[in-house]
Amino acid sequence: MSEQEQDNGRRNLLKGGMLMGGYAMTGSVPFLSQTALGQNEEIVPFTDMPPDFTGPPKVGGGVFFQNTQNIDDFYSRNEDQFYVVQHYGQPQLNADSHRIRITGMVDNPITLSMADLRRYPKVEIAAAFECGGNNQGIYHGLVGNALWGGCRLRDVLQDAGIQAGGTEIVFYGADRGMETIRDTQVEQSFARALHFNEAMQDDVMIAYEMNGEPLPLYHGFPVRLLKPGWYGVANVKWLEQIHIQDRRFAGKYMARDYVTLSRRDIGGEMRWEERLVTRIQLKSAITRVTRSGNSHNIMGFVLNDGTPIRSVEVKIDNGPWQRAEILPGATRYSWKLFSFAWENASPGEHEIVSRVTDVNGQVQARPEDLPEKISRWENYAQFTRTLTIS
Ligand SMILES: Nc1nc2c(c(=O)[nH]1)N[C@H]1C(S)=C(S)[C@@H](COP(=O)(O)O)O[C@H]1N2
Ligand SMILES: [Mo]
Repeated sequence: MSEQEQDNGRRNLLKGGMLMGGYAMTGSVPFLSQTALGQNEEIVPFTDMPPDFTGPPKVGGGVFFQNTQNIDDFYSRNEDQFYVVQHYGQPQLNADSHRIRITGMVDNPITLSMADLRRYPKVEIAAAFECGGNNQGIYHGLVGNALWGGCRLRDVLQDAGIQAGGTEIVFYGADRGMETIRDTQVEQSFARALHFNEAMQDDVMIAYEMNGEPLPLYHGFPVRLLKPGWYGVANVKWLEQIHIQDRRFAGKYMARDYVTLSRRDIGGEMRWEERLVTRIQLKSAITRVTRSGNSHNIMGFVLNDGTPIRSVEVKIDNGPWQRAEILPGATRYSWKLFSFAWENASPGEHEIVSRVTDVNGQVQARPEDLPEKISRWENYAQFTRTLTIS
């Protein structure tokens, strides 16, 4: 844990949010006066975005991204902030009759009702994630940070008793659609898999609450998987079956879509490689600049796979990298909101960019440092914004 994170943890304790090993044990939401717009504080628009840019509203069945300029709290509100993506519509399930079946290589195939899930020790964890396709052109809006409540996947799998050789844990959602595979139309469920070792981590959750409320329909009611630190695609919504098998699972959203195609050095050989979208790459993005009188402030967020963060820095034009402040509330898998007081901003056009460094010394890559990439997944190189100070 970095000093900054320890600091944030301590401050969180003082605010009454008791944190144990990264788990927030209460539903208290830290109030962030730094994020809500103050009186007389106004947003300075980015000149690299259309001036009237807004996303569609959060409606049933649709894709929704938030305008990250309007982040005003540490947790993204369920109603109008946390993004929504799905590929086969939003099935409306009945919580009373819904069951999760655990099948395959287990000693005790079990069927769990929502009441059964609630009998397991409850855990809460703050976790942010973004869609693998999130990008600068939509204000990085396919993102959200929430406090998730549910039980540990591991507790459930232990009761089912995974048999020797059961290495692949496949998660099926209740949503289905037709796919053409090799000229044949077949029905598919949305599904993703985790390797046994990834599934048994302490922080993997079967989540039935989001920000203290029952999981909303759009986010997988009544229950979804949550694999903290991974891109959104791993978090199977409307979860209805967990199947344990001894072969790799290669469904569409595992192995065909959400696959990053890039040209990289594979042990000294340059190869075009296809790689699954899994852990969130180290990323920071500036989301807004505000002005209040003559002072300016830059805000943004950091996402990664849970590796502690050492610093976030901001660079204005050709100036030096300057350290930004990570706002309170940050936990291992939450997003880290940052703020930077831009002193003496001079009138005219400016270019601003942020970069994050983790405790291992990994620095967010510059665009020119990243391998050549063709697919649209995983956008995490340093992002530059332009604006005009009047
Ligand atoms: N059952 C199901 N789960 C799913 C999906 C889906 O289409 N069906 N989409 C995935 C993708 S690609 C993303 S980015 C996240 C989005 O989660 P959210 O809508 O709660 O933000 O859900 C994931 N889980
Ligand atoms: Mo996604």
